[in-house]
Amino acid sequence: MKLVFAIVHDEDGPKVMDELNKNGFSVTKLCSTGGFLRAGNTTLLVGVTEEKLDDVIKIIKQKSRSRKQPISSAMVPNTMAGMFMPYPVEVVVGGATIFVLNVEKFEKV
Ligand code: 2BA
Repeated sequence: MKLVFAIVHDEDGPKVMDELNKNGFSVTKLCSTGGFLRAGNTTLLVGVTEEKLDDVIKIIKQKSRSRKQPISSAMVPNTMAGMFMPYPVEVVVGGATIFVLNVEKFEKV
């Protein structure tokens, strides 16, 4: 058994959840916040057997897209940007950040 943590854009969350549910996967949605942009995002938890893990990852990939997000250059660490007037730069957010963990035990009581 595996536990998938998928961090997706808030706008993609419902599409990913719908498609997972349609394909018979249970999902838990957590409201989360990215540490860099300090903006809301969605973390999905999916418990899945090892055989079906690739199906879950495929759905998450299909339904989440990457976006360019404008930020101030002052937010970017380790650059010379802080020495000048801040100017707009872009970061690419997503499609999805996926972590897969081994589950030691899974029970529904
Ligand atoms: P945030 O931390 O708000 O990051 C949003 C986007 O900003 C990132 O997109 C990345 O393009 C950029 N970014 C993040 N940290 C940066 C830094 N120190 N310097 C320059 N640019 C930086 P993604 O990589 O697609 O990440 C989207 C969200 O997924 C993140 O939101 C965070 O909530 C989560 N995430 C990504 N990698 C993670 C990790 N290794 N551990 C935990 N959460 C992660």
